[in-house]
Amino acid sequence: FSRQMGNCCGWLNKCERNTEREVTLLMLGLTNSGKTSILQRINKDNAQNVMHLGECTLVEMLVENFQVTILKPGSQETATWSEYYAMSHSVVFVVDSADLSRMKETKKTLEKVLSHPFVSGKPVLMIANKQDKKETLNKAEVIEKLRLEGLVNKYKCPCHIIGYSALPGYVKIANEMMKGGQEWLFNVLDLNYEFIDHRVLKDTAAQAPKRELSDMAQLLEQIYESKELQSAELSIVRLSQLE
Ligand SMILES: Nc1nc2c(ncn2[C@@H]2O[C@H](COP(=O)(O)OP(=O)(O)OP(=O)(O)O)[C@@H](O)[C@H]2O)c(=O)[nH]1
Ligand SMILES: [Mg+2]
Repeated sequence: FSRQMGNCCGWLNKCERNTEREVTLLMLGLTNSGKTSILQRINKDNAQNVMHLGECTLVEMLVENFQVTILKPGSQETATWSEYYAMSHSVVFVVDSADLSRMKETKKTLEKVLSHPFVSGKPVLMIANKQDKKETLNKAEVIEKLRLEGLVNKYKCPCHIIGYSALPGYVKIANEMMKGGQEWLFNVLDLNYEFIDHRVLKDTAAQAPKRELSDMAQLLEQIYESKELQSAELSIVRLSQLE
């Protein structure tokens, strides 16, 4: 009986825990890397809500036992990226693997992100996009070009890289690749949830007194605080209307 009881409690604990697991993923990458295309693809079947807050796009979806919010700042908003670091559990960084001329810039940008105290130590999923292109770098070459191993070690970010293509002709293989990335990411988030969620709370609190955040970041914080996404005055649009 006691063993059964134990099982039952374990199950109850699990249920309780499951409902608490909310994560915010911050989607970043240089302009033209493919962020919007990827977001459209990965959420076609999964998105519960897609919201536009000014330039920002928020996609809500359920992945395994996680209530996920993918947050994508507008393309002209790189200066404001850091305002979203504290509230994010993880960064998804998109690279245009075919744009050799911007690899240096990509590396510089990535280092700026990873070195930020609100990002260091959090898991990072790299998407080596545009694998369909002729002159594209493969995953290993992207790792090499970005000196990725050194970067993620330096800033203690668990990291995984997947190849990807957002082109319509590559749906099946791209979905397979994304599945691998998703499995890695949510496994890391699952195993380290208490730690990472604590970081989010701590970092958000640390940045709170500095009320120099943009209106957008303040609005997002308010939304998260109120936990009432639906009732906020937001323009909820269907996925087909995603920019
Ligand atoms: N060949 C190829 N083209 C892609 C792929 N992903 C995106 N593109 C194209 O690359 C261009 C930029 O894609 P977007 O998804 O708009 O890129 P983005 O990162 O959202 O760009 P910004 O919003 O300007 O920052 C578009 O012309 C896409 O059609 C891909 O996997 N393969
Ligand atoms: Mg875009």
